[in-house]
This record gives sequence, structure tokens and C-alpha cells, in this order.
Amino acid sequence: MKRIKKILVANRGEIALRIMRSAKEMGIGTVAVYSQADRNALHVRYADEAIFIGDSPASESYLNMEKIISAAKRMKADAIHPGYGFLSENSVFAKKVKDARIIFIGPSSDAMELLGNKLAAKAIAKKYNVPILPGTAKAVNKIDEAKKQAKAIGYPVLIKAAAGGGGKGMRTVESEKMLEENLARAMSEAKSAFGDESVFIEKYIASPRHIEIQILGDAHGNVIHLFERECSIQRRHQKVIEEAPSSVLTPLLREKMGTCAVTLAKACGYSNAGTVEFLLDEKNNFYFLEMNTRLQVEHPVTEMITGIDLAKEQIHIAQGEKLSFRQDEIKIRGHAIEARIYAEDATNNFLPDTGTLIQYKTPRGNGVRVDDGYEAGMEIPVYYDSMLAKLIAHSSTRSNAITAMHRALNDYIISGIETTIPFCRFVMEHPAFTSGKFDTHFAEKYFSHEKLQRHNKAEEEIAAIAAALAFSETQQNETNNISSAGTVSKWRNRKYNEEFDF
Ligand code: MV4
Repeated sequence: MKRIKKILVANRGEIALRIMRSAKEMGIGTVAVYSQADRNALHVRYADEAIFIGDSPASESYLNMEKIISAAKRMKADAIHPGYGFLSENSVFAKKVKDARIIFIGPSSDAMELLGNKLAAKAIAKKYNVPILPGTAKAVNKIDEAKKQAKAIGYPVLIKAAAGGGGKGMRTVESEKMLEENLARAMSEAKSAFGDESVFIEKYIASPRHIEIQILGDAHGNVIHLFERECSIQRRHQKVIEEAPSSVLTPLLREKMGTCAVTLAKACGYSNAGTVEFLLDEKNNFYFLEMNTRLQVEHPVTEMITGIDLAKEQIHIAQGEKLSFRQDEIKIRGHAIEARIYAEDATNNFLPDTGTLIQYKTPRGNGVRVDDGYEAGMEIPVYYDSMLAKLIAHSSTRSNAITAMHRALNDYIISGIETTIPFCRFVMEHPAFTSGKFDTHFAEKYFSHEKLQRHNKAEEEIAAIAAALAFSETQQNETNNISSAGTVSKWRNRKYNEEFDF
């Protein structure tokens, strides 16, 4: 076992903060890296130390392997946590980190490379009797072969990039006459997006639910699962609402899917946190899709229902420790829902919105967790993902969690930019969601911007200006020593310190 003393977090925003909090609780030092656009970002201020790595575009900073590794060396960090996105699933990066004798907090680069290829991952699943969808075992590039295979599978089929993932570059094909054109397009898209033109054909499941199993594996061959997350509520492959547990899994189905996920991870010699993705069809048959070799955005819902801090577990595992709990010690407690708050205009086709957060006040109280990376007055940079925050509600039952989430969404105050909060509220109120009878097509089926309660924009802007004025007035008064709300709070602090001085 090698104790980690200092972690460089090769990421930004909420996930960088999330990882640093766990590191701090473990007594581990934290190093932030930042780009030009992130000079004043919260993750930079929260870290023990910070180092500038380059220009705002991710290719010049958060995606630049050499700059990140040399920053880690310079700051004497003995481990790198990649977060999600950016370099998190890049096996070349994991290898370079290891070769620099720095601990990569994640799986081995070999496991990442293997699972990065969806065809290779499916082949392993098949070998271990984990259900997969009917499809080609190899990449297809000739139309005659593609026609033969697609006919055997049965239309509609889906063409997927072997090096792809997350739904990028997928193409549905309804009939043979559409195959040639789509095969050519899919191959050229795969080539430009992933540098690999390999594509395969799979049976298309029309109305699936997207369910994934969280696993943890240590470096000693122990693997456990932490149940499922339901991720079916999404728009254009961007997840918006996730929850745990899923309202459709029976204990038996949960056990079967969990066992499949563990089997697969063991077969790959997988260590650290990982997620095994499945599709569930209308008859509740499940099929393995792919395995994600990172800590996922939606990991908090699993943390809420299991009480396990996944970022801490990742660090323990990377230090070579054995898992400290057995499968039968992990239980589901209550229900958790996550709403991703994006800086996007739900009333205008979810166009990304940039600008300054004039007002920003997060909800609080019973059962509410907010993982975010911004505060009032900050600019939303145009260079990165538009996700502002994750709002997580945890309660005793699904119905109570929905109520808590709805209240928290109403309490969230954001002005200056448009967000997806109204869409999240729409989901919480919709009978298809509350009844649990939905699939991945929820948004296309039920949502249109006319269905949102239009808020009065002018009114909101006036309120924001009034708030900004009141704020600057308070600051003015404080410097002039005039009584204000600020003085009251200082008095309260002083009293507190005198009475409880320890
Ligand atoms: C599918 C599918 C239906 N049939 N594969 C999306 C994420 C990526 N990991 C794989 N995904 C899917 N694969 C077969 N054979 C449906 C999805 C899917 C999806 C597809 C279209 C629109 C939204 C979707 C949301 C989740 C999953």
C-alpha cells in the first residue's frame, strides 16, 4: 500500500471541487490546474495549491497530457484524478501518468483500452454469458456483408462506432435501401470523431430504458456492485434526470444485472470505480451496451442511497487498499434523484446560454445536496460543458424524493442566464415520470417549450437589478460603518465566538 499525499485534479468545475472535498477529508493535499478562462474559478480557490496550464480552449489546457503531467511533477503530486470528460477515459494518458511514476486514480490503461472498444467489450460479455444485443461480432465496412448481416439481425438496426460511446455517431436504419448511405456516413463520422472508422451493426431497441450499474473493484480482484441508476430521461444523449434505485427493477432483476456487471468487471481485471451500461426493453430483458471507465456525473445518487463516498473509495483503491465492505453489507436506503442544471434555454431549443450569473442562490434544507462550481457574479465560460450544477434530492421514498426535488427546483434562484430548471420542473410534474412509466424518448414524446410556464422576463430583470443595487449599497455602508444587515451578522459572529471559544 502506498499512501497518497497530494492529488492533482485534472479537471474543473463541480467535479474538481467534489474530488478535492473527499481528498481534504482524507488529509490529502490538493492541486488544481486551471486555464485562462478559469483564473477565478472556485476549484482554483478551494485547492491547497493551483497551477496555470494554458489557454482557455480545452486542447490547450485540460486536454493537454504533457502540460498536466509536468504540472503534477512540478507540484510534487503523487496522484492524478482525471474526473469525468476531458482525459478521464484516455488510456494513453493513464499510461503516461503511470510511466511518470504517478498514480492514476482510475482503472489500468489496459482495461481502459480494452473497454474503449465496444466490440471487444461485447465479445467479453458474450464469453461470460452476459446478455448482449444481436449484432455483428466484427466491424463491417462492405455493403454486401452489411446487407447480409442486417437482414439476419432484422430491421430496424443501429450502426454504432466501435470506438464511440455515449450515443455519439449512432445511426438507425429502417430498411435495406437506407443501409448503404448510412454505412458510409457512419464510417466517415466515426473516422473524424474517433480517428477509427470501425462500425458495427446491432438490433435496434425502439423504446428502451437506460439503466447502469455502479461497480467498485480493488487491485486484489474483489469487485462489488452498488446497484443501479436509471438514466432514461435525456435529450439528445445528454442526461438530464437520473435516479436510484430504478422504479422498474425487481430485487431479482437487480441481483441479476448486478451479478452480470461484477462478472464483466472481474473478466477485465478491472479495478477502481466503473459503470456497466445496459438497455432494458419493454419486456424487462436487459442487454449489456458498454462499460464506462470513470466516475460518472450522476454518481451522487448512488452515494445518497448507499452512504458510500465514491471519490474516497477511488482513492483507497488507487492506494492499493482492499475494499472495506462486502456485497451483503451494502443496502439501498431511500431514493435519490439528480437534476442536471445546464446553462441552456429550455424555451429556445436548449441553446447554450452564456453570460454572467447575476443572482445565484442554491436551495438548501432537508434532503438536498448541490454539487456546483459557480457563485453569483461569475461568468459562464463558452469553452467548456454548459452544466452549472447538479441538484440531488434524497428521501425515504420515490414520491418523497420527487416532492423534495420539486421544492428545491422552486427554491433555486438563478438570473442573468437561462437554465434547464423549468424543464426539470416539467419532468417532476409529468404523470409519465411520477408513475415511472417512461423510456429514453420521454423528452421527444412529451416536451415542447410551449408547455413551460412562461416566466416574466422583464420582471425578473428588474428584480435582479434591484438585488444588485441592494448588494452594492450594503457593501458601501459597511465600509462607511453604517448600520446594515451585514453589521448584524458580524455582531452575531462575535457573540458566538465569545460564548463558545474553544
Ligand atoms: C442503443 C439503443 C437502442 N438500440 N442500442 C445510447 C448511449 C449509448 N451508450 C448507446 N445508446 C443506445 N444504444 C440499440 N441497439 C438506444 C440507445 C439510447 C438512445 C438512443 C437514441 C436516443 C436516446 C437514447 C438514450 C439512451 C440510450
